[in-house]
Amino acid sequence: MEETMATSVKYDDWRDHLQQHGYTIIKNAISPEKAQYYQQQQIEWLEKFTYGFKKDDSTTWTPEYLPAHARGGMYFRYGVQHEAFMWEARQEAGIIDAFAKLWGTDELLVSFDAMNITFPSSNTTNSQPWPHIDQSPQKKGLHCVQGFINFTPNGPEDGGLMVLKGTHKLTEKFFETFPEQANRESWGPEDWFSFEASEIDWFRERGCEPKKVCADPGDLIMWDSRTIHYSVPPQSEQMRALIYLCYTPARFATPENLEKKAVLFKNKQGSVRDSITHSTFHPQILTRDSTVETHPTEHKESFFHKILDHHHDKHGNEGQATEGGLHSELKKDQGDFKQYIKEDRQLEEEGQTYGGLM
Ligand SMILES: O=C(O)CCC(=O)C(=O)O
Repeated sequence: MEETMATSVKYDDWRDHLQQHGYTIIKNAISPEKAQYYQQQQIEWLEKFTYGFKKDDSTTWTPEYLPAHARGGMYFRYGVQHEAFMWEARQEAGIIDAFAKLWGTDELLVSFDAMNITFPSSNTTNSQPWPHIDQSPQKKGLHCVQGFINFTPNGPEDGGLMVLKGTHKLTEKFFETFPEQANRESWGPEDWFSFEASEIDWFRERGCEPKKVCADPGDLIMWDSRTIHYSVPPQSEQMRALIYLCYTPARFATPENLEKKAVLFKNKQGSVRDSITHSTFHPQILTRDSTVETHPTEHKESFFHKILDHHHDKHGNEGQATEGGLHSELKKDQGDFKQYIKEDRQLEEEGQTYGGLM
């Protein structure tokens, strides 16, 4: 596969940090006021459900009052990926500019990614580390840089992103050294791989240190998907709020990738990280117990179709699925959907959340 970013160039900006340590922070990608606005939108979205969550009543800041989420605060169901505020955030100039600079092009495709609201430690159960990477060892070189826009103050004690610095430079060697691991079942949907504690030791012995990434409201955090990472729960009373996003050069997409992406878009489904190949099926209308529920939002339909129409006006048929192709993709997705529900239920019964989805 094609190498996607020059890794030997010195840029004298945040890209050098990304190359050296596997993660970076772009300060003030959006304004603090805008960050507050998005956080408010997220809260309002949570309040639209009928489970009883109210922002002004902290006794309702617990899972029984909230729609389904994973790992303490990741929301990727109910079509949240296609809420108007999510699309608004994805169109922020400061975010697009950063990814355009990273990839050297503004012809980018964006993921249909999730959001995160994690309540303070007194409302959130502690979770175990879930160190993982989001790029398959079959892909050589850098193919995916993940990110999120951070909306709340995020210090060392707050819930947030933990990275194992420098691991992006070693993951290829790890899979060369332990080739049998590249095929093990731990691979989740497509590009996701979860590490065992003993494997983390292999990286620690080679000098990779854990680092909790701290940030201010409005900052964009990016990390190389080969960098081992996970989210940590809060040890403080600070709420965490953010939107995940990931942009990839459009030229990497095959016609099949575009067709699949168009289907996800039309169905208001999600795709995480690599906006092209790493598409994971995220059903939009599941309740907390995985039964189907509709959760209509007034503006969603029109905004959604406006973007789709705009895309087709601008690009002709590019990215548009053919009827036959669409039909077969939909059928396939229905199969994936059933499988997803089955696995999700099993894992929830076992007391885990499905790490492969995020
Ligand atoms: O929420 C976070 O900081 C980590 C998210 C994550 O691990 C992922 O998106 O792959």
